[in-house]
Amino acid sequence: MSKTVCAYCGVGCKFEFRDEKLKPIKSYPTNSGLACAKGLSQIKSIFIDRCKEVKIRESIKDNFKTSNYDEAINIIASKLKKTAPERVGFYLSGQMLNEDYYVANKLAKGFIGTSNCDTNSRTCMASAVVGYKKSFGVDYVPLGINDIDKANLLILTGANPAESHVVLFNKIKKAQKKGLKVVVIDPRFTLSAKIADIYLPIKVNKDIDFFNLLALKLIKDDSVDKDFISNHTNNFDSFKEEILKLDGTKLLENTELGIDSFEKFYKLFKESKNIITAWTMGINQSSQGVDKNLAINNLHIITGQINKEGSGPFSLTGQPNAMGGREVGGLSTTLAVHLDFNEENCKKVAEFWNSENIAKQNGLTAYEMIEAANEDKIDILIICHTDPIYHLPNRNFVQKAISKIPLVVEINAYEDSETSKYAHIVLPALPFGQKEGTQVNLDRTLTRVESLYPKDGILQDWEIFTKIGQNLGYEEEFSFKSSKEVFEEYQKMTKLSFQRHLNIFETNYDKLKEKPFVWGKNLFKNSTFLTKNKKANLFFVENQNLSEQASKEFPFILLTGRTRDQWHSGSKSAKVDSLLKFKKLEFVEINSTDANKLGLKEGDMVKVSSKRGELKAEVVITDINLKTIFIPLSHRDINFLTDDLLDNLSKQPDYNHSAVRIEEWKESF
Ligand SMILES: Nc1nc2c(c(=O)[nH]1)N[C@H]1C(S)=C(S)[C@@H](COP(=O)(O)OP(=O)(O)OC[C@H]3O[C@@H](n4cnc5c(=O)[nH]c(N)nc54)[C@H](O)[C@@H]3O)O[C@H]1N2
Ligand SMILES: Nc1nc2c(c(=O)[nH]1)N[C@H]1C(S)=C(S)[C@@H](COP(=O)(O)OP(=O)(O)OC[C@H]3O[C@@H](n4cnc5c(=O)[nH]c(N)nc54)[C@H](O)[C@@H]3O)O[C@H]1N2
Ligand code: SF4
Ligand SMILES: [Mo]
Repeated sequence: MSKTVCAYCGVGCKFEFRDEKLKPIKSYPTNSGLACAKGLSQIKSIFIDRCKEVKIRESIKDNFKTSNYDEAINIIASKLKKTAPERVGFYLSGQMLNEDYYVANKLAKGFIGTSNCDTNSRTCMASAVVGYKKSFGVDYVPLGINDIDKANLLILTGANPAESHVVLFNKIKKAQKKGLKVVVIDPRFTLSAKIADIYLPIKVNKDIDFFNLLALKLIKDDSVDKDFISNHTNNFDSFKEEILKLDGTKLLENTELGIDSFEKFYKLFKESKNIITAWTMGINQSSQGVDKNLAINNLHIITGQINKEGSGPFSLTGQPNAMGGREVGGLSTTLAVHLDFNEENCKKVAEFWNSENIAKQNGLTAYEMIEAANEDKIDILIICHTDPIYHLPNRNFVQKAISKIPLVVEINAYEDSETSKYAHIVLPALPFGQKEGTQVNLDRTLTRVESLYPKDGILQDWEIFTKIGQNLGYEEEFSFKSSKEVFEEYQKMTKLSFQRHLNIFETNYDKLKEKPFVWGKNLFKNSTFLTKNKKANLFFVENQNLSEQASKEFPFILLTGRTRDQWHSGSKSAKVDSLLKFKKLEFVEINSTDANKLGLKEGDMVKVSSKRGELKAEVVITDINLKTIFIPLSHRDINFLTDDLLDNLSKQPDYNHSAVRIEEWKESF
């Protein structure tokens, strides 16, 4: 019987395929035998609106003509041969399997020689990656889902797992019945906030003030872990000095939280033996996303809340294989297998791949590729398993910039992506249900994805990249015949990771069917970190309020995010009737006070605009902070509004803090 893993969120629920249905099974990660409606519905969407034909056109103004893989790949390869590597970009996805990622990364960075090979994980997890590397020396999530059972306190900030990590949320609720306390910090009273023991409606973008206030109080009260600090921590003295200069009253004022609720939280924090802080997009997607991550990591370092059961800073990865993509090396700031670009690493990788064309330095990140396109610096962009026209910020600019690229190739399993409108070549790919390989969930658990239905003439993503490699003349280097062969080469390569910490080479493709493998177990054993002197680094950070600010013309701040039953652009989920019952696709949440002032009521249609663009949506009245509104990602026009400010270090976009105006919809608009 075939077993597989969910192709939606990073929890990674396992299924058995029986009687043409997906049945959740009791297996890691949660052993609950549960799945959410979205996960179960995948079986219905496998064959709806599939992209089945290879399509080609000279200009995006023309209609597509039907073609075939060989002809299309010939065109792509011949253009690649004539193009300088730095003018070529690859845009990958945290939803690709390891094998797909590995071959794409090998082709781009190893043989075409471009490091402009990035992924939509840049828009998602990049701030967490940089934060972990700065604090602990490696991109490593230092705890797992089962730690929730051992924790006394779970702080959820900028995360709404009730809708985004549904089965994980179920586990949280169960643990709460056994004594776990849950604190939710969010400017919106979310479904997750409903179960909170303490809900803190923080003002948007004030998390650094909040965590600095907590650090200040702990240091003043001498409630830090002195042993941990002296044995395992760098920079405590200078960190303490800077923190003590802060004004606690001002920090609390900035968060707009009441003193009573903060004190209640502080008491709970001090009483709790084991503490987990978990976060997602409300923290990462910010012009100070890295600093926000550091503020959280700092807190776990000074309290020694790391490397013991039930504690740690827990970045909840969103996509099903964003973790695997980071490990393989899909980000343009990594070469391969957690190796940064430097002379020694480039040499090792060049030898391993037997290549003379290896990329030598960091490439352009996702949005930077678009900015480069706007300056006519990109000639070929190959996009796989993601829809950047839909998901990148400031869409009017993105559309303009991408239209300047002479060859845009889109590899997609489904029809109707927003990006396909800008593609010259569309290549169909095998979706979940027919493809196979491996993926890694949010706590480093590597599992096998088996195919449930036979192939039908459509290629899997890695097969397409393999064919391009062969066509470029690298027949031996791209001679893979199966997902297993690709995985086994990747496994060998993980031996190159520093200290061989990415120990994926210890497992086996066939065994993974039955038994998942957690890489890097106890990597931080005895609190030895992977920094130079093996100690965790503290970085003092301050809120610099870099994001767009509300103004007279645009008096609201826009938050964006998920609803439980829809997956991003809805290329699969919006096609399944049963998933459309819970929430509408195109709504805007506003609180009743602001709605009254604007003369708006539930169900009214409104125009929401920013200085970049506008959209139409239906009003839903909810408990969200004053002057703050929320629009879900299921609204395909969402990114006409959003700001394209990036975090300086991670280059992750600041999706959550755009200044907007909201007004009643008039037909004259
Ligand atoms: N159903 C469903 N599940 C999904 C996905 C999906 O499309 N649909 N996508 C997956 C992916 S790729 C990802 S990355 C994850 C994302 O998982 P989440 O991050 O949990 O999802 P979001 O809805 O973006 O929630 C972010 C929360 O941050 C809050 N927030 C915004 N600004 C701030 C702030 O300044 N401070 C604080 N403290 N909070 C703030 C928002 O109000 C929102 O509730 O979900 C994954 N799971
Ligand atoms: N405003 C705003 N924008 C955001 C975010 C936000 O919170 N707010 N979040 C950001 C984040 S965290 C993320 S992860 C991104 C997500 O943004 P995207 O990655 O663009 O979203 P998806 O709709 O999941 O796109 C996946 C695409 O892959 C296709 N596909 C499905 N299966 C296969 C397959 O097997 N092979 C291939 N080749 N294609 C396949 C689907 O049809 C779909 O077009 O959005 C980002 N954009
Ligand atoms: S919780 Fe996530 S992994 Fe589990 S079934 Fe739902 S979408 Fe899939
Ligand atoms: Mo994401």
